[in-house]
Amino acid sequence: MFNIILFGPPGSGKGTQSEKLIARYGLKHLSTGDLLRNEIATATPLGLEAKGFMDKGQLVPDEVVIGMISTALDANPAAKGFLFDGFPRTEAQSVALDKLLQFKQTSIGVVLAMEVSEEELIKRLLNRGLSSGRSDDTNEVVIRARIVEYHKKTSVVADYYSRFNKVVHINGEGTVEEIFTALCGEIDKRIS
Ligand code: B4P
Repeated sequence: MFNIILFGPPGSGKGTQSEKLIARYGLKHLSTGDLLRNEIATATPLGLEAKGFMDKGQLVPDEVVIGMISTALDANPAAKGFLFDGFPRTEAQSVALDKLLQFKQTSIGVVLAMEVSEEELIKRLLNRGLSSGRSDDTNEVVIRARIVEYHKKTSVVADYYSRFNKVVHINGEGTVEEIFTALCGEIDKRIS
């Protein structure tokens, strides 16, 4: 089993690159953002709780997302590996993920950290907001709050995995294909 974390600030290309990576490597895609948006779309109690945080650009509480990931891991016993997209986003989530994977006698193979300048992130997200219908993409104040939240709570995830020598930094600016090639190069080095 080979498990990957695709890491980066909001708008860095995690969702975009995940689609391409799962098609190439046959991994199971687990995006906490997508899982949360499904809960909101079906108006579950969890979704209603999450929406309040997401609309303000804040992270959803750890126990909610850790529970969702635990359920998703259990629901896919035959997966040949997982691609975690947008998870973990705090140190507590990282510790919880390591424990869940240990229980399955596996671990994270690599953390691919995409780096993109703040102005480019804002430009991409506002642009996506024109067509995505996502309330967290249309307001620049909320987008900036998401980036602040990233620096405050999420950037430590890279520090956490650096302790285990698992982080590779990737330039997240360029064409989607150029970035995909760089990501695949790092994965191929580790699986061949
Ligand atoms: P997510 O759904 O994870 O979304 P994201 O960080 O906004 O975007 P992503 O990085 O995937 O977007 P992409 O660049 O692909 O999170 C949304 C919210 O959910 C969070 O704010 C939080 O509230 C909550 N949440 C999710 N996970 C959580 C967790 N673990 N804990 C707590 N809360 C959690 O796309 C951006 C745009 O850029 C697209 O329009 C794309 O087309 C464009 N783009 C991509 N690559 C490009 C390139 N190379 N050049 C130009 N444009 C590009």
